[in-house]
Amino acid sequence: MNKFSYPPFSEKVIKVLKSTSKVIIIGHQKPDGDCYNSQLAMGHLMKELGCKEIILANEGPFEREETKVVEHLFVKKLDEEMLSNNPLLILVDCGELSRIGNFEDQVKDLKTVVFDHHPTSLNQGWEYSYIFPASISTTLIIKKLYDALNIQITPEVASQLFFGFATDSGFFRFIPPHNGVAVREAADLIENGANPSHTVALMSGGKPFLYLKNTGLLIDRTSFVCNGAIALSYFRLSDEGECPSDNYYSQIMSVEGVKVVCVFKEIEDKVVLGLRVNYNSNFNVSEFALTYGGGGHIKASGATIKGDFQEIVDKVTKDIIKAYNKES
Ligand SMILES: [Mn+2]
Repeated sequence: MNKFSYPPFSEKVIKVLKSTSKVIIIGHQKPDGDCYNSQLAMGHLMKELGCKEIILANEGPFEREETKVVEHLFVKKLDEEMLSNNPLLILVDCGELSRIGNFEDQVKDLKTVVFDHHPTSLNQGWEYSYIFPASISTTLIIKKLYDALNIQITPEVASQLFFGFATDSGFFRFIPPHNGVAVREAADLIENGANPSHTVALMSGGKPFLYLKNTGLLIDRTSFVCNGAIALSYFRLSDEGECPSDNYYSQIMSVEGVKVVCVFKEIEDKVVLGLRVNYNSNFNVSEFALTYGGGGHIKASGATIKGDFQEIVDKVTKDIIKAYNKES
């Protein structure tokens, strides 16, 4: 891909946003920094457009430390009142109704606008949407929407939009070549009041010591397949504290030869599979996750699989070896 810029928003999308008096803004379950900040910034944008009733909904769980202060801004259930008067549904950082959890049945017949950067959202056939996988974060799409509508980006909104960018770009580390526009937009946000040092402290600080110890636990449990190209580890239900997947990915990626990382996290009768790929590997984890009903990005994906822990680990390990050998 060569240097690119964001395509314009369609008249259709702009018109429906401007003519709405009631909106429900929903993001995917287990919101990450890009997701819940997209919801917050979209809420503010709709308010600026004159929308009277704005509901932010996310089923959670709000697991991340920094979400504790914003969690109360999101409803976790939609009641009859909220669904009355035919509200508009805006989906952000998510283009599949299966990813919003229990809201799915309640909102599936509402007129919907989607703002997202997940490639898997492109084949959902949305009539009103802006889905641009080249955007490093959904918040940068929403930033472009602020610009297109000439809405002032306050320091608070700038911080939200920058946070989503920082999360999904791994704080600039995962920006691919030719995506200079991401850095230009980030610079804009800093000029508007986003504070990178505050953001990095929010993103990586404030963790209990156990989080670091659990990173050691995952490192200890690592097994390698495909001549060290794939690293696998796991976190059991009986393990104490939080599974430090993000920390583990970046640590284990620093080992020579590691291209793909796979974490199995056991929760009740399910296993959450997390997948990451090194910048210099073409292995497509989004495609691999899709075979388990999951999805995500080419370099970062996941799936939730129901069943026995050991059986799932054995099967996924076998499958990923096969898929990796086929692609490389
Ligand atoms: Mn995102």
